[in-house]
Amino acid sequence: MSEQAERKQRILSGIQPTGTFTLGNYIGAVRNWSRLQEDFECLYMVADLHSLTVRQEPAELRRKSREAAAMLLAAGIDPAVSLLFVQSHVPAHAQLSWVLSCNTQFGELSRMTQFKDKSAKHADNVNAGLFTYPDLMAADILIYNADLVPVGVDQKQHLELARNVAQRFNNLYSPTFHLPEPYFGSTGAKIMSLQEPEKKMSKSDTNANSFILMTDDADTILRKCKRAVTDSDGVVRAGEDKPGVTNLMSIYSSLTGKSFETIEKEFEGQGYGAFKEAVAGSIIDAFRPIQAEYARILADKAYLDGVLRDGAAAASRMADRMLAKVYKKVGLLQL
Ligand code: ATP
Ligand code: LTN
Repeated sequence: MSEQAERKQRILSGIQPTGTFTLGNYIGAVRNWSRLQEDFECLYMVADLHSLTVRQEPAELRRKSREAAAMLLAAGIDPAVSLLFVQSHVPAHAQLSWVLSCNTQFGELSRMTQFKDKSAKHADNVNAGLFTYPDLMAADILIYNADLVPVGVDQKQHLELARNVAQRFNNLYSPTFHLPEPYFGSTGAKIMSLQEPEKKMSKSDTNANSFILMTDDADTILRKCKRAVTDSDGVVRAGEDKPGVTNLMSIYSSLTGKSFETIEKEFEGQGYGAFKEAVAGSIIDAFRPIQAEYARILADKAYLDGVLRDGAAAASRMADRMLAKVYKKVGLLQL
């Protein structure tokens, strides 16, 4: 086999340390990350620079960055196999992001749904970083020539922007960047809020009943599931007219592997009570082993920081090479 054919495809993904991870983060992202390690060369990062686009309390951000890394390790990311690092520890991302932003149009960034949503949500702080957020994300990906980027469907538009910017750069200068593809998990790629099932479940939501955290204990999970908004017809069936029930079904389906059809049969004639308890049970079972690991890793700061230090050093070696190439191509003076 040629060397090219033998090279594993490369994966990069990131998650912001803006809060404790939710069930949405788990099903849409984190769970898939650990599964991909066997077949791909994986780089995973805690996107702390991205989280500065929304006001953060400094001490809390530091704490959450460690917690995010610990949760990723607890969920199965193996530092002997994959690289795990903190985005700001690899300065080349921010450096490449500047060059990319000079090759991105105001119009393209203005069309980003996340920008529109977040500027509406934080109307008092519509900062330039929020606007150029997709260029930093493009830099995260392009700097490693990642082939695949596992994300939730809400990030599809950002991936398209990364591809467009990469292609534009390649045409303008010379072939430099790989065009990355999004990689969506097969089921339940978008988990919705338990209180407003038209909105995605988000860890920065102000209503704590709208999300389930990966650190929630069994009682809390059960309570939040029982309070989840459904409808009044009492039938466990998926459909556009039943967003709350459909969301609970996709959670249950993606955690148990059961199809919608099987789930509808399982709860036929039973109403929502038994169904909600079963959904809660599937979440509790999935989180129990992760929570034990999380507590153990978080208590071992020396180990955790060592993993992050090694990850950043290895990632920097790769990123610096690409940055030097790009700086040269665009004509920045090198001595
Ligand atoms: P925030 O609430 O701070 O905007 P978030 O919860 O949306 O954050 P991110 O850090 O932006 O989370 O996203 C991390 C990963 O989790 C991304 O791949 C994203 O697509 C995925 N993700 C986030 N929310 C969901 C969800 N509700 N369903 C599925 N995947 C999700
Ligand atoms: N914007 C992403 C987080 C993120 C990311 C990345 C994902 C930052 N950089 C690079 C994939 C690749 C989000 O999920 N909100």
